[in-house]
Amino acid sequence: MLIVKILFIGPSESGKSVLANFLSESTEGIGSYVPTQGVRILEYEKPHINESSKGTEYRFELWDCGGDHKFETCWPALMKDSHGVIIVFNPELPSHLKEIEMWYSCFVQQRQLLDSQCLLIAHHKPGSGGDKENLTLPSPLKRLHLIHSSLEEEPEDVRIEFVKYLKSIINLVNEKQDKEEMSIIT
Ligand SMILES: Nc1nc2c(ncn2[C@@H]2O[C@H](COP(=O)(O)OP(=O)(O)OP(=O)(O)O)[C@@H](O)[C@H]2O)c(=O)[nH]1
Ligand SMILES: [Mg+2]
Repeated sequence: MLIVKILFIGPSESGKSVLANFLSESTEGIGSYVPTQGVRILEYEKPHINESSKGTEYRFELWDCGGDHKFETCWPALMKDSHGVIIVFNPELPSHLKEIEMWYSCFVQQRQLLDSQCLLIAHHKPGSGGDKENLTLPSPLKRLHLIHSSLEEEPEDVRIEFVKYLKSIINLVNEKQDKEEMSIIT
């Protein structure tokens, strides 16, 4: 059994907990805003992506992290052994565009994760304009895979993209395992 650890990070109130609940099929509905204190760990089980050709079983943990900077002292513990990082932000807020650069730098670049291990989610809250075309990302983030989520309008789109992302993470994990095995026998 291999535990795949995926972090949900990004500015406060961007919708990380709402998205993590939705994607893990938690029964928790969307209520009034409750800031996440530190981290919440959600289990995610999907039989059809839980097995590799080698028969390895996977369990996913979605680490829904609090966006408040007062939790900065916890960040090293959160980052440890993470396989993937999902950065959630509100595309309507210019301050978020600035802030996600910092999250990317701390959690991806400085940890030397691959860009392919990172997914950017522009989370559109209901009632917002939701202009998907006019989003200009800071240049270090332009090479990341960006998806849009709007749970009220197209909830299945984000689910499909999320599963694709998890599959790509599993492929990376498998490749890494294969390389390690090869390096032992050669
Ligand atoms: N109706 C609706 N409300 C949303 C949606 N996404 C976010 N919200 C609202 O925005 C609030 C904040 O979202 P959270 O998911 O708690 O934000 P967060 O990123 O986890 O914030 P921190 O835990 O403080 O970092 C929610 O409590 C909802 O009221 C959405 O898709 N639909
Ligand atoms: Mg939260």
